[in-house]
Amino acid sequence: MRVGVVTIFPDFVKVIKDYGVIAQAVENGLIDIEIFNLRDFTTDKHKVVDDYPYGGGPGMVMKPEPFFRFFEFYSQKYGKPYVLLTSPQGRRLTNNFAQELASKEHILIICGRYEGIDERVSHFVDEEVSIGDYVLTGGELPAMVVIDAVSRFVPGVVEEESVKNDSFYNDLLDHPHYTRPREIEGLKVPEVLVSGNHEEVELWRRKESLKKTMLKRPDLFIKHTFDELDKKALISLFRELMSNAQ
Ligand code: 4FV
Repeated sequence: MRVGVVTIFPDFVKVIKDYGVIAQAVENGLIDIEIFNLRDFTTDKHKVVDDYPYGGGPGMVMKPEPFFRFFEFYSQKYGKPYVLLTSPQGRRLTNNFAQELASKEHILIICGRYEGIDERVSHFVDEEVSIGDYVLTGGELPAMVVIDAVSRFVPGVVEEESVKNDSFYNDLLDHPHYTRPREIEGLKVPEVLVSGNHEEVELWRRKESLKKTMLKRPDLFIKHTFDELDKKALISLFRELMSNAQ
């Protein structure tokens, strides 16, 4: 997968290539992440990328010309990417949206700063993406969040199984995880997890996911499509509740 990012703070973004699963994916050639400095597409001595807003008001707006020059250069060199602009007005990033973006094979993320970007740049934008209803000082962190979430859906980057067990993968929150030691400060690992009975482990994990989702994200629970294991888990949960109630 090819990922391009254009920003006035390339050093801030490029660290995403140096750590963890994504560094591994870049190393293995599964993802190619290229960061571009917007200032390299200015023509004046001071490499100016912002200007006062027409109509007045606070703050500055990013100029269109550097972006127009950048797109000219980028499309000639790499062809047509799926262009994303990170902004609070965008479509909310979800696991499903990230999976959708991973199937694009080539995305380019524009990072805004200041009050925003001249609206005429949206001529190049295929979709705006938001990571949440709050205002950040720049689009770089959202771009890195998008790259991280999308990378997990690029085949070979993380174990398929791990993605399948993700929270939100099937609209359920993830089950609890345990590792050694068996006991710490009197807190024990649930017996079923050391029973070696894989069926019982799978049922226990699904019960925990359903319980947590019902309590914390009933909106997701309502969206969830129930399979046979879900039904078995809910019956077992209900029986436990009924027996505790007696
Ligand atoms: C944002 C968000 C975000 C708005 C103006 C950058 C800032 C500044 N992007 N999800 N929330 N962007 O707050 O994606 O230019």
